[in-house]
Amino acid sequence: MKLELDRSAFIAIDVQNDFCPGGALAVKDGADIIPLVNKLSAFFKYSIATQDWHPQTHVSFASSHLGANAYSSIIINGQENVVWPDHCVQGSRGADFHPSLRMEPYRLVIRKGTRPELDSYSAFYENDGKTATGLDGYLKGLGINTVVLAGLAFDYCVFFSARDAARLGYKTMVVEDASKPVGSPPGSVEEAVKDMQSRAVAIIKSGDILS
Ligand code: VGL
Ligand code: ZN
Repeated sequence: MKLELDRSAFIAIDVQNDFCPGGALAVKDGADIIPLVNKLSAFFKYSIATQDWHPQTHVSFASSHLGANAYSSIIINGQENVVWPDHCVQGSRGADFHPSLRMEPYRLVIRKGTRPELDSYSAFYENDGKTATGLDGYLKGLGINTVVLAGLAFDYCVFFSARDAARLGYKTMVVEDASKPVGSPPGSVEEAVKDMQSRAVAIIKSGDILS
């Protein structure tokens, strides 16, 4: 794959303890992607990491909604939302990057989901679809036109970030073997793939870039 490295950014999504085995919102085999993520972050000239970073009480936590079970869908402000176990609480060990993630290559860390009443799956916009994280401005400021994404989880934060990247006009790729899904509710992965394909997001393998 021909990448113009001067105009491409690698974005590692939420490679944090809580999304890895043993964490509060563990993604099956989540930590297995880390060696590939490390190779990718070192390969690119511009690498950025995101960090899910919630206040102790957060609208996305099942514990904030009386009677709601984690991984179920409930209506919040007229919108259907999956609610989660408490995870990635600001300053907690679960919110830390996984110890195997090499941090040196990242020149920017974007923290998201920091507002108590608003979740943010995407690295670009919070879930209201309009509150910016600032990442788009940062990338545009560098003249970046291509975004390559990997991380956790494939069917949530990677997916929503890829979708926004494509919407913002970036050539967008998701590295499938350097991402792992939550897989809930059933069909979430297939739906994410279908949606990304309809937006011309390329779903690629790490070998397409690294070989
Ligand atoms: C994520 C659910 C809740 C993710 C974050 O990083 O994919 N998923 N918060
Ligand atoms: Zn979260």
